[in-house]
This record gives sequence, structure tokens and C-alpha cells, in this order.
Amino acid sequence: MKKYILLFISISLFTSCARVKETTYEKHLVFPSQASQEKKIEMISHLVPNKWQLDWQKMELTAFLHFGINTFTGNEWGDGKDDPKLFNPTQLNCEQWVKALKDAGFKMAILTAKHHDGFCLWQTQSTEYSVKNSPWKNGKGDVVRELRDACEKYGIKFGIYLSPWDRNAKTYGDSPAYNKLYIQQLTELLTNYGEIHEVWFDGACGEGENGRKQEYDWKAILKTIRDLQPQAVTAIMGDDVRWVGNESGLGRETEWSATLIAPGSYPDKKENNAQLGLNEMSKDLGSRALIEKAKEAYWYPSEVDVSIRPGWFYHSEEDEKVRSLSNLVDIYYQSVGRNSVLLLNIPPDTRGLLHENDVKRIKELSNYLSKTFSTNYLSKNHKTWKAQAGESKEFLVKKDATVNTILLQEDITKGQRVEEFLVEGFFNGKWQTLSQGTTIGYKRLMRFEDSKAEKIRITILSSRGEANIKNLGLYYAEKIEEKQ
Ligand code: FUL
Repeated sequence: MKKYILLFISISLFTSCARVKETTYEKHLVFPSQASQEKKIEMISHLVPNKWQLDWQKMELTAFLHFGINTFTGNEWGDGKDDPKLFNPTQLNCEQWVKALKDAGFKMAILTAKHHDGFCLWQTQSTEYSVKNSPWKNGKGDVVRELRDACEKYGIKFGIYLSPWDRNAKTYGDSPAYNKLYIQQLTELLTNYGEIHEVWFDGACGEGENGRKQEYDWKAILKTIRDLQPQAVTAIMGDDVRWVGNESGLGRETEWSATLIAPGSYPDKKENNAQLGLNEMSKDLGSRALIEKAKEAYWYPSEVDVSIRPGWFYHSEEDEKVRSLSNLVDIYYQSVGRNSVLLLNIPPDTRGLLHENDVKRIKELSNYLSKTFSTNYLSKNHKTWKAQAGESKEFLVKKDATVNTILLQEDITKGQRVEEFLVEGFFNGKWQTLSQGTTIGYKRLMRFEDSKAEKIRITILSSRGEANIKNLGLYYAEKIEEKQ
């Protein structure tokens, strides 16, 4: 009997080892110099996100809160000379912000703890240019703390934007001195405010006094974050999350998370991007032609940052210019629906509240999305479909359903692979094309004309190896009637 048990254990061990054998590359890989194109495709198909990037991707919908001295001056970019006394919200209530965000389905709020003007929204030791010298709460207030507590209370994640460009700091442009100050600020924020899930810093780098050029110490900056808050993804000039390349809410039709573009905070990789002719705005970040020339690849997924209003900061004259529901729905399809996370900016006003018009609109968006995606018209739930290029599969549609939206998801824990796919519907006795797309990634949404298809057929036309289609859904999205 013992013998059989031992045999059983060894067989199970052997088969489970065989199952986990596939090599994956977390976040980064270097192609061997002599690797064939086939080998390179095989390797990049096994490039995967790390745990924190995966958690970040699953949030889908996140909020930006641009708030600071500009809220009170009407500027978009303050010059660092505005009097801190101008900062005086009359009814600041971070719980109102977070409750509205939570009710509308947002999973994280990112606050501009410091924008380019250098004004700090927390009780910092690093500068006098902060809430400490404002009349708000007699200089004792701390917006970072209030927002952090509200996020805790309502159960959403919290992130910070700490602008590297600082138009107030005297040391700006004296690189070592300013880097020290920046790291001090980062350390305060990452030490005193509990868990932080995203650190956002753009690459804006203006001139310091007398035309001095600031060289940021990205290596030390990233190390500080990893040491203090390892779960925080670093965005834009970080190396976890990539800027989509525009501020209008538009993800690429072909959006690769397993990409050839190196993060901007890797100065030693600049040459790789130059050799491939790549920057954040490039249309193609993952074609086979690029893979052929590339030396390295990165899991570097896209984040779409866009404001609900024309400006990033609140301006009362924009109260009637809040984006329409249909525009926001388009943005959702072009961001979350194109393998990206949406970072939608909703700027608090001079009272220190999210304006009624913005709150109403994000709630409408959430109602619309809930309604659209609550009924999946496929007649069965499907398990992961492992598909080779060229393979098709048919799926039955619930009787008499009208559909116009398809959702596809790859299991990105195995990599992002699909390069091209086709969706057809069977009605009036024949197959007709409903939609055709390129990448899928974490999530792809495609809209098509209303259809009464009885079944649909998906074909994986091309893929970096075997595709893992984890989820499929078929929905009906109502037309939006609105005057605006
Ligand atoms: C940009 C900034 O210059 C804008 O003011 C805004 O904060 C946007 C999100 O990032 O780089």
C-alpha cells in the first residue's frame, strides 16, 4: 500500500512540475544576441506583469484629483510665486470626493500632492511653500492626510502625483541638491501616509534659475519607492506604467503591454529606444518588425490620463464644459476597452468639493456601464480557450438577443499574445463580419452595428504563440441621446 502511495505522490509531483515548467519573464527580458526571430517571439510571448502591475491593471478605472494653489489662481501651471495665503478652500471635504468616486466605480484616487508650482498639500518639513503657510485650518491642515483617511474609510486605493519639476524650489537646477529635496518629499509621503499604490511623475523638466538644467536621479527615486512602498506602481517616468502618449483619452487600436519601448527612467536604455525609433507617442510599440530589431522587451502597460473638463485644474468658467456622457463612454471604450487603465481627472473646486456637474456625470457613466455590462448574451460562460493562430470557435447567443458590443480578455498572467482577431455573427443563414481587431491584452471592447446573431465565431488570425482567451462577453449598449 505504502509503495502505491509513494508512486502516486511521485507521479503527481512529476506532472505538476511538468505543468509549471513554462518559463516566464517578469517585467523585463533581454533577447540573447544570436536569438532567431522565432525564439524572440516565443520569449516575448512569455513576458508577464509582476504582481503589482497585474493588480493595477485590474483596477481599470482610476481618478486623478488636480488640486492646489492653481485651483485658487485660475492657472494651469503656477510659476511658484503665488502667495500660499491664496490657498483657502471653504468647505474642503475629501470624504465627499471619495464617496462620489467610489459610487461611480473608481478604484483609486491620485492626488497632486505637488504640481509644477511646488506648492505642497501636506505638512512637509522640506519647504515653507505649503498648506502650513495658508489660512486653511490656520495652517494646520493636511490634504494628503484627509484624502488618505477618506480612501481608507471608503475602501479605495490611494496614489500621489509629485511633480519633479518644481518652479518654487531654490535648488531646482542644482541637480544633487534638488534631487535630495525631491527624495525627502517622496520619503515623507511614502512614510507617513499608510499604503500608496501609485506614484505618478511626469517628465516635465523646465529650466532652473539662470537656465540651469536639472538632471533627475531616477535610479535613486525608484529605489526610494521600492524600499518604502514596494506595491506602488510608478507611472510615466516610472517603470511600471507607461503614458499612452496623449491627453485626450485615446488608447491605441494596437496596444501592447509586452512592448519594446524602454521606460524613460532608464537612462541607459535611451539608446535602445533611439535604435528602434521609439517614443511614447509612436504608433507601433510591438510589431514583429520591431521585435526583430529589438534587444530587450518590457511589460510596460498603458495608462490613459484625461480630464473631465478642458483644464486639469478647476476653473469655474468650465462648469458647463464637463465632458458629455457619450464622450466619456467613448473614452472608456478607447482606454479600458483598449488594454489600458483609465485615469480620469475630476478636479476639486475652490470650496474643496467635487463640483455637482462632475459628480452627476461620473455617476451617469457608472450607471451606463453597469447597465451595459450586466447582461452577457452569450448562452454559456466559457473556460479559457487556448487558441493557435488560425483557430476559430463558435459561441451560441441567447435567443432573440440584440447585441452590439463584444468583450475579450486574455489571461495576461501567461503573457499578451493575440495580434489579430475576427468576430463574425451568424444570421439569416450566413456568417457576416461584425468586427475585426488587433491586440486584446487584459481587455478589449469592440462595438458594432446592432445584430441579431444567433451565434458568433471568433477567429484568432495571428498570435505570438498560443493565445489564452480567458473571458468573452456579448452585450447590448444603448444609444445615448443627449443635447450638448
Ligand atoms: C502634465 C502636466 O504638465 C499637466 O499640468 C497635468 O498635470 C498632466 C496630468 O501632466 O504633464
